[in-house]
Amino acid sequence: MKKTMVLGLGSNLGNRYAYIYQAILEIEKTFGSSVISAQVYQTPPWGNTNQASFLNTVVKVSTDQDALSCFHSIKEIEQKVGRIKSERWGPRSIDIDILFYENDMVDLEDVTIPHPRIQDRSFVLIPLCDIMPEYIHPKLHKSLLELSKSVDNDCTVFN
Ligand code: PH2
Ligand code: MG
Ligand code: MG
Repeated sequence: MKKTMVLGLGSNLGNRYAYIYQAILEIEKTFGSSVISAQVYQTPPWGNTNQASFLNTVVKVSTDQDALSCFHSIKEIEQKVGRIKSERWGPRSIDIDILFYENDMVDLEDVTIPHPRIQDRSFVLIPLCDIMPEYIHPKLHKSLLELSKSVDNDCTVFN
């Protein structure tokens, strides 16, 4: 049975929009389903603030793959689209994170789902509210719209 997965995409190196766009095409090709995407936002860097601003968006896909093989497929897409270095919270040409996989909770060495910092990050919550504001976070039991009200909205739509 098809499962719904939600991914967060970010880029703050090089042609950021091209990386995001190419990643979405690869996601469609890999998971074989059409993607529902939020708007693309320009967002200030979170965590390590001494770096360029990001473009961020989120996409929803359906897939037959289980969560762990999705994770491996996504790592391959990141490599293909051009991710080179990977300092924690540092600059990256493309970063793709699994935010939700159905309502499942996954806690493995490399993969935690739901992504553990969704509730802290406007650059994730604001685009999520474009496509699924009523969705109830399976661990926090609040809607994404409610969660978004607890963060500063510092995201601007990127055209
Ligand atoms: N990703 C990070 C660290 N900080 N800040 C913004 N605005 N957007 C991101 O995607 C982002 C970040 C690590 O993955
Ligand atoms: Mg990330
Ligand atoms: Mg990542």
